[in-house]
Amino acid sequence: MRSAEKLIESEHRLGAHNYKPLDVVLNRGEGVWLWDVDGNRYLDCLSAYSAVNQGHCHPKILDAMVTQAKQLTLTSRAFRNDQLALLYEDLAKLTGSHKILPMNSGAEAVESAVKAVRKWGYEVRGVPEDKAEIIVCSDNFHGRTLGIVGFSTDPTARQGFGPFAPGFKVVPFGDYDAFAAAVTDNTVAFLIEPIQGEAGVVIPPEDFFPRVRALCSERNITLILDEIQTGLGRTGKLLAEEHEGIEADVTLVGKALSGGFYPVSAVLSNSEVLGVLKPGEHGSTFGGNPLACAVARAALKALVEEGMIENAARQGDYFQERLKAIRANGVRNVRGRGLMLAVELHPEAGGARRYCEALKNRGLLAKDTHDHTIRIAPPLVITKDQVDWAADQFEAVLTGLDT
Ligand code: IF1
Repeated sequence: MRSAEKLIESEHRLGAHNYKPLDVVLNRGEGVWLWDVDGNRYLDCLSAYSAVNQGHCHPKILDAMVTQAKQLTLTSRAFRNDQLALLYEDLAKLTGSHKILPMNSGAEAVESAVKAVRKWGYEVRGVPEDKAEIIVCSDNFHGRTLGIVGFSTDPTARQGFGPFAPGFKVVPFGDYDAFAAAVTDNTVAFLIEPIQGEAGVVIPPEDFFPRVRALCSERNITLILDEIQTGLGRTGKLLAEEHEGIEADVTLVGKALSGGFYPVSAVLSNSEVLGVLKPGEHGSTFGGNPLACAVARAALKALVEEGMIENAARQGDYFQERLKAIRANGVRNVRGRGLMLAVELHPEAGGARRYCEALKNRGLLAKDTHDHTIRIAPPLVITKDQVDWAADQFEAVLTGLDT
């Protein structure tokens, strides 16, 4: 077996340097645990950015994948396959959506929704050709495609990649008045994350979403919630919109829709938006393939039948309580919903990356974001004992025992 050093050297030499990962080379996962090539065990507090909510290598999802892989993997949408209707039925039953579009990556789901809602704006709302406007939020994260980074406000994500597509207006996240002021007769949609992930787990004011929902209904604006990260149990509910007491017109899911086995995403629509797409106007070679559908069905089943959503709510509350009880000068704020948690440090604490390195040395993998925030998002199968152990490691590191 090649040593970690040799693998890292080769990666560095041959790979594009678009990431700066922690130097831990993983080769095995099970539930909340990951192992590196030297046999060290880590508790995963990132879950591949919430793609492995069901835990690593979930046995039932694995079974579904292997069984389907032996049967049929890809037909393209030129022909029908016997798994797609079943995934539609499961998603419709679970989320109440009436129209579904299967894609692969999260970014593709976002792009698909943008395309569909623009067309809906022209055909149903009567917006003049090429004048459709979509309102988005500052510090958004919706993916890496050109269309999406064009309306990012993060210079690292967008600078040097222009020119970008017009048609997007940016308002501050959580600011209802700014949103209302940005609405025009040409506004076709508001695209927003229920909780901003990349921005550092930012929760909007309590009355924000109900007021947004009301104005969207009044002005016939499609409310598109990007639940690619917040959805499928992460925040202790199936969808984070449930915390707000609202329903989106279009919901985007991805990541955990496959339990981390395979990229599967979907646009879920309960309005006429997806209805405007006619044959040939949109598609994907892999979207809706039988392997993806079988994996997604098993991933949804595991999430619901094994009580992972309830566990996320319970363990998330407890984890947050434990983190809030840590008395350390460097900690500025602890926040989150369910198992989507963040510890924000004071700038003087010297940066979150340093703490993530220290946590790694104690057997816990977490990811820094925006210099001063440690993001915590373990698989939803985490137990109370494991939360206690993880919280002990955070306490040790944050109180400076070994930093
Ligand atoms: C990377 C962050 C997480 C997402 C939301 C769409 C997508 C994502 C709300 C696109 C993806 C990822 C991608 C990953 C980093 C990551 C991330 F730090 F950037 F913000 F999760 F927290 N909507 N999020 O969070 O989905 O096309 O990647 O399948 O390395 O870019 P994708």
